[in-house]
Amino acid sequence: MQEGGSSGASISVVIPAFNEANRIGPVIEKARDLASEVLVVDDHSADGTPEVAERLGARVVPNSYSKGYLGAIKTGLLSASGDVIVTLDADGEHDPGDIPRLVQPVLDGRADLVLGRRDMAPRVSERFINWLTRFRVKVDDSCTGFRALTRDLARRMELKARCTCGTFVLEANSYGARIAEVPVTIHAISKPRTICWGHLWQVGYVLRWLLKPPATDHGAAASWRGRPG
Ligand SMILES: Nc1nc2c(ncn2[C@@H]2O[C@H](COP(=O)(O)OP(=O)(O)O)[C@@H](O)[C@H]2O)c(=O)[nH]1
Ligand SMILES: [Mg+2]
Repeated sequence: MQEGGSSGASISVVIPAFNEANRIGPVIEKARDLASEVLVVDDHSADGTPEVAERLGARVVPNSYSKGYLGAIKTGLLSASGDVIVTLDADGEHDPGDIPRLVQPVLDGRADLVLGRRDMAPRVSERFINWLTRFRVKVDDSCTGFRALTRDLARRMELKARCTCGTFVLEANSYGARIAEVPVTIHAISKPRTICWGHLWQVGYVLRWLLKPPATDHGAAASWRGRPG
């Protein structure tokens, strides 16, 4: 249990999980030392994921929105009570050790949303969505699932899309959120990477955002960049 350094801000970690019993343990153990609460949003995993999560001290929240990753993120953002909310994956690709660096721009009042930037998005479809998103918001990794945001922004996010790729950033930008990026470590894991057919629809959601006129000129809001280290 920990609060955000000298700022006194509380940090919630939201972990969407589906059949991750063999991988989620070390993620929770590391995250709970760096956060005030750890929420695991589960979609009726068949392998005992919720039991493992509860045993390790996480609060397990059933997915109350549409099933799947996006619904789990929405449920988590609405259920978390921290001043700053971090989302990260259950399978060990994201390193909870990066949480302090990720939340720092929010704690400093420099950003409302911080993206954990990967060296390169693993899917061609993610890189294409990122290329499209950059027509409106100049970030390098709009498809990352490792992010930190203020509770106010979290409560506001409607997340009407197929997943969070591109649209999370575009929606946040439409509210005038200041968006920062911080490089994060990505661990290679043995879980197979599936083709994300949902990205065919997701491109449509991204284009819909791009066709809307910008609410105001928030271009500068996205320009802050975290330095490595
Ligand atoms: N609650 C919930 N979590 C999911 C679902 N699908 C994936 N996840 C979780 O979302 C995170 C990212 O999913 P993953 O399959 O690893 O996507 P990838 O890293 O982009 O290949 C992982 O923590 C998964 O366990 C789902 O249907 N429901
Ligand atoms: Mg993964």
